[in-house]
Amino acid sequence: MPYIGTMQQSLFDADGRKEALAPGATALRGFARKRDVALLAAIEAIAAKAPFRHMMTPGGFEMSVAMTNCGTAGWVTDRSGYRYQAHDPQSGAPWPAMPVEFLVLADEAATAAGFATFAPDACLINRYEPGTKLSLHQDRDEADYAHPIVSVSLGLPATFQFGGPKRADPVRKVVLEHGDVVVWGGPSRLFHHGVLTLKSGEHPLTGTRRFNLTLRKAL
Ligand code: MD3
Ligand code: FE
Repeated sequence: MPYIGTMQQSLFDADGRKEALAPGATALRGFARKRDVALLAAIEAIAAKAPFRHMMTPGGFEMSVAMTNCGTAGWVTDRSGYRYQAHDPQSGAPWPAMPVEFLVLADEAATAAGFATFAPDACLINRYEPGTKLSLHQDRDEADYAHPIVSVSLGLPATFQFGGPKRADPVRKVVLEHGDVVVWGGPSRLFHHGVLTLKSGEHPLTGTRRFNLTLRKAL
């Protein structure tokens, strides 16, 4: 483990891969790495049925991050607002089923972070290309904030920023790399967060892209 000072040392577990980011927020560094190829293949299969698209915000701006979903419910935005819905608005078909490897990973990660069994019913899949970003926001469209959100980063690294419950709260930055999983629950569940503009780069498995899965219990 690199030297990071005695104050921060206590925030890591013995193998140095479990990192407390905020109350209720735990980074599990490299947790998804051994499953990276299977996860990326699953994303490709989902995107073949429900292609990545740039959704419109209620304010009329096209999002730079391309998105799709799998599971019983998918997160969508258009001029009428943000919501979860059972069907892909582009095809009218139900979202592709949640792959079993997503469910296993989500539950293992939630357990490793100290949460009870976690059974997500929605997975938003974000695709970042260099120059794209996700502005500071809260995830507030889910029915019950008692459930954590599990996020999985694949491909190019990104600088993630998170603040607090108020938009004006100071933000901290953390780099999320290929295979990193973060579990956001407890007080951090409603923290503001976003992703800074992706820098160009080349990843052996994803090329010029970053993917992020956010596994949620939406309904
Ligand atoms: C903190 N995605 O899809 S994942 C999102 O990297 C989203 O694509 C980012 O924010 C991404 O809504 C960040 C990390 C994350 C996800 C959900 C959270 C952080 C969170 C919910 C509450 C607090
Ligand atoms: Fe979010």
